Amino acid sequence: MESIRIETVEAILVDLPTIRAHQLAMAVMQRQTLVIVRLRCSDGVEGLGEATTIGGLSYGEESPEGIKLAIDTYLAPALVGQDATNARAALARLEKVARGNRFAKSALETALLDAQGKRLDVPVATLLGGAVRSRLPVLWTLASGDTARDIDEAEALLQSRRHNTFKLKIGRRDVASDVAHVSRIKQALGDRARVTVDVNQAWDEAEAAGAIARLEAAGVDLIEQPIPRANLAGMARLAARFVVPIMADEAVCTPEDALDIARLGAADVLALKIAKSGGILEMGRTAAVGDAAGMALYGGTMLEGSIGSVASAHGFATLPRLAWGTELFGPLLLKDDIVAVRPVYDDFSLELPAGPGLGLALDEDKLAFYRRDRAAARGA
Ligand code: MUC
Ligand code: MG
Repeated sequence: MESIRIETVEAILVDLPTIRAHQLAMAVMQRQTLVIVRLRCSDGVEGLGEATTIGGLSYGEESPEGIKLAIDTYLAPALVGQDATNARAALARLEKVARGNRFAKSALETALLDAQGKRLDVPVATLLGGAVRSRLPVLWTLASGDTARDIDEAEALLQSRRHNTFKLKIGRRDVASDVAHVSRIKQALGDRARVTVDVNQAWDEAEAAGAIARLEAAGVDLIEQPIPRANLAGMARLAARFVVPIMADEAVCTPEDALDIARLGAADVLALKIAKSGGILEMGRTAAVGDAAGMALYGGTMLEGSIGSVASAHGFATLPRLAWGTELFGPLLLKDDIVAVRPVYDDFSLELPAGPGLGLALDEDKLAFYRRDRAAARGA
């Protein structure tokens, strides 16, 4: 039998507006850029993948434009002609061609798994060995920049049973203002909702110690990446000092990072993201190290659109333990979508699509409208 080969790999920049400004310690987002991968195979099957970053280069070391460049120039040429049915072999080849560039590799891996799932008529989670849950709890991030507006947003989402856990993005303002903001929101929501905070590395250790004491007293349930990722010893001291769990996000990308954190006791919880890890398969290895070390796991987001979020969901659905649920709300932060049927969110969770591959199809008209090269030609 003739083998099935990868024929073309296309990386497309797509700009989608957000429903409101999204304010983080390091950036204010008014739109999100998706790098959409279309991987076409010799049997006619097409796989979809996606990579995003947060705030250009302000969160991590890859930007959407850089991801497209890496794929077009180095990664796609290495894949064309390779066996389309063997994602692991394809990824091993990419490791030889390019160091790092994990966001780009993640998008390509997703496209390969989507194509193989479609080919075999099974969901990606089934290719990975099977889902242990068909719904994933999903929190919402309150980040409008305004306390009263955040409370209104949370009340409406509780009322509609879409979210009952809220993550507050802090670290942009001074500590006193942030503590007051978080305390007001927690007080308004009381026991009806869990409240977590994400500092995105903005504090130093001494600032963090003072702030965490006050946030713990205010009833906050989890503190995400309070200090710079490189200060693992500082994170270990904070984790030992407080009862409220400390979560590593920027500090954990690879299985080796998870091992360092485990050795030092630098976190109670690990935020997993397929982009940070370089794909679903590496995310699974990172998760296994954390799990073996007794750390709790959380399904994180790079604020992907539907394709990246659903790819993450297939991966997270296979993890035996996922104590802190997920934050796969990216599609809900976007005003519009480029998939034909948007993922379903209800009952405080995301439903894992049941169709083959990712279980998603592109809306070609929407893609044509939002892709950057066409929008530029339109003068948008
Ligand atoms: C991050 O740092 O966790 C996740 C949710 C959100 O609002 O931003 C991201 C990034
Ligand atoms: Mg984070």
